[in-house]
Amino acid sequence: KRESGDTDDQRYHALMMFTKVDKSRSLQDKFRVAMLSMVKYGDFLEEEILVLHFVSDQASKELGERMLQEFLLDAPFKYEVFFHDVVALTQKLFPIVEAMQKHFSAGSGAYYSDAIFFLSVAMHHIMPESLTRIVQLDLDLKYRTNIRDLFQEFDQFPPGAVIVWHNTSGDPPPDGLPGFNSGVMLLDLGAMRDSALYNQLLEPSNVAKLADQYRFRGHLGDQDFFTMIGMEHPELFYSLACGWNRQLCSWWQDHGYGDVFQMYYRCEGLVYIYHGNCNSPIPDD
Ligand code: UPG
Repeated sequence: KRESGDTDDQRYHALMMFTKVDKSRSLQDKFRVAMLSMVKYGDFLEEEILVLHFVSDQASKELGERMLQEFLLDAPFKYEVFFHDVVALTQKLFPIVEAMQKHFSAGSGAYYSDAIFFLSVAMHHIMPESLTRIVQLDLDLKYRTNIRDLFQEFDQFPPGAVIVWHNTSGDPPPDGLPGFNSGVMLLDLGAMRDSALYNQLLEPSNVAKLADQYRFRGHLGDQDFFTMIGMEHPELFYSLACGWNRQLCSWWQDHGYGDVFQMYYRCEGLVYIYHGNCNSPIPDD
């Protein structure tokens, strides 16, 4: 389905949110773990390039550039690094996601700056057309396998339909029904652009209709939006094996959901990526 000679075939695009990192020692430590493990297992063909995108403010960018020099020093593959200005991206996003923000943002208002939490939802309109696939990753990950293998999952997307990404078994109630977690997302930007259904779902009138229908109010941005449209249109989603986003957060176990916690937490089989969400420690190898 992909044209041969498409130069993008040899570029593997990964994007991370990278804001206020200069102000958080904890985020810096997570970033170190993520990048060092990515480099450790990263293995690409001679002509291939891993393209790392960071959405960043100026201070985080400056710090990130310095840290990456160290982390990527021994990378056994070619790479490129791009920093995208969070303010510029927010400006482009806001008109597209403003309606969504009313239903899926913390607090009541639609704060302008929160638009960035919906980047994945509208990334196909924001990134250049030549970019047809991208993986969005949290910083609190630890890779245990070659990140190139994650991109092979794009080829498993069912034919005919379809967009997006990823998921695991989801967060426990009340944040998720079996829903999506946005820590590891595969976005087929080409398919998102081509899908009349998906783009229709982004229209304000449809967002409002679905949110009312499901009486859905969330505060997790893209994750809530995807979970909601996934209930109505599961065919738009392809579920990754849970080992690709092995979430370690156990907060809900001790906060009223002890009885059902294991249903959501369990993940059998190989772990390819640990996700130390809610500041959970990640086991040593
Ligand atoms: N991030 C920044 N700067 C910040 C905070 C976050 O760049 O100051 C980025 C970073 O890439 C980070 C990501 O945002 O990895 C997500 O934030 P994080 O604090 O790592 O959230 P998690 O603890 O991984 O995830 C929990 C839930 C998840 C939910 C998310 C919503 O597990 O399901 O989507 O919180 O914030």
